[in-house]
Amino acid sequence: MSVEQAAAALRGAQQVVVLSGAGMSAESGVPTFREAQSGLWEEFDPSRLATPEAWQADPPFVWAWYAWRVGLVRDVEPNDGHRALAALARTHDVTIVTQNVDDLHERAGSEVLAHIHGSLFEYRCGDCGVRYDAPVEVPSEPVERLDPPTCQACAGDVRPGVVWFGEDLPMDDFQASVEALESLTKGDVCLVVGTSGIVYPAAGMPAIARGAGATVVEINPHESDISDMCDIVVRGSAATTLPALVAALG
Ligand code: BJW
Ligand code: ZN
Repeated sequence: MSVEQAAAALRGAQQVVVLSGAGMSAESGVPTFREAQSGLWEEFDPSRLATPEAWQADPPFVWAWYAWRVGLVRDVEPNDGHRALAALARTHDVTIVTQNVDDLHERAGSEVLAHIHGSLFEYRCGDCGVRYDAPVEVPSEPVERLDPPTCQACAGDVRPGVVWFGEDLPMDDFQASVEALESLTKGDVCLVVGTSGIVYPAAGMPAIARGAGATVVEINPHESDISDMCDIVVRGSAATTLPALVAALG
């Protein structure tokens, strides 16, 4: 299906909810998780890094990996896809729900309703939950282990503010996202960009939009687990397709 079909859907939309995943930031140089060869989970074992059990077992190992990723994201820039979504907000009521822990939508000028899997740039105590606001050390080279900062309230280890497998999503962000999707009506659009549709509950969000009567548009160079339920599928990358889509709106 074509960019023109997606543009036609957007022309008739009052509201647009964007659900973005790792593919949104791939062309900025941020690796995705599950892609063959380049995905993070090809090189790193998620069970040793992205679960509460991994954190319990070895906080310095987990902290070092996230510190490396903080540095990686700090050193890259938003891509044309991020910028196109910021531009789309000048003509449409755009709500962005992202699974991404980076800040590239914001740096491109978008307001983000929800980071449903948290943020690389927010930290809290792993024991008492108090927010940690002091600057964190980011090594210039990847290191195997790095001691996490210490909580000023209870001396516990400070952890990354991301959502690991088996953890609850931040309830405010999750509820706000569901409300935004449920508020869509016929003719509105849910734009699903760069997600494999494997991780729940995010993967169930396009179905909420569809249930509300919205047109679901997928932008992804490859088939995903949610491609079949999308009304319009554009097989292309975020940084090329989104600018083309916004340009096609005139
Ligand atoms: C491009 C591109 C380009 C490439 N342009 N596109 C069955 C039902 C429901 C739940 C479960 C279930 N079985 C198990 C669960 C629970 C579990 C889960 O879903 N597991 C699955 C693996 C099966 N879920 C959870 O545990 C979640 N918690 C939960 O459910 O709690 C209950 C609850 C619910 C609601 C409210 C309250 C409580 C938590 C999930 C946490 C996920 N965490 C991670 C890590 C975050 C921290 C970090 O960054 O390290 O989040 S895992 C990782 O996957 C990360 C991502 O956000 C997430 C999704 O990945 P994404 O974005 O889709 O990336 P990829 O790599 O998979 O795909 C990239 C896509 O981009 C591909 O399609 C490419 O083709 C495409 N692409 N280049 C456009 N240029
Ligand atoms: Zn604490």
